[in-house]
Amino acid sequence: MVVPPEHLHWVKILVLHGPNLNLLGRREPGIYGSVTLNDINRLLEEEGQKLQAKVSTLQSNHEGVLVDAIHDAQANYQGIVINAGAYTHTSVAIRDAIAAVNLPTVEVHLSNIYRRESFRHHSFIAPVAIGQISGFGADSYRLGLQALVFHLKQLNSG
Ligand code: CA2
Repeated sequence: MVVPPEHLHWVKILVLHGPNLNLLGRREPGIYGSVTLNDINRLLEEEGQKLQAKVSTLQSNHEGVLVDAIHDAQANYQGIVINAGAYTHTSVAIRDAIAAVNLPTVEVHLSNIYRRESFRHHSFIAPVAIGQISGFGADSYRLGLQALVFHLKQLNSG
């Protein structure tokens, strides 16, 4: 692949969406709104242009696919934004993968998980993330991307 010279200093960010997020905008609009996953991915690509970040996105309903994507990210990306969906509250495997690759990772959620059922209050991801953004709908992703890129630029300017 030929990289245009103006993109040489861009950071590469992987955005991961976990289980059921492919249903966004089609079911339960009362909780998750009417925005689709495609809308969110487009919003992130546009925000990436402003931040000089090349954003790639992947959604999977399968824990192992997400674990493999995190492993593969090590060689190809500088950071990860992840909404692990329900795996947030269950997956030691995703947490271990994030800890193993040691890429700065921001956890995001559409809904405010602390205003919901108590089983959503615990995140296995939070202790291995640089931070968490929860409750701002699609803007949680935008804010998460901004926070990650600012974090990476700070690391590279020191
Ligand atoms: O608020 C979030 O972003 C969540 O990660 C969403 C997960 C939920 O299990 C977490 O506790 C919080 C669920 C994603 C399911 O998305 C749907 C979208 C439309 C219809 C049904 C489910």
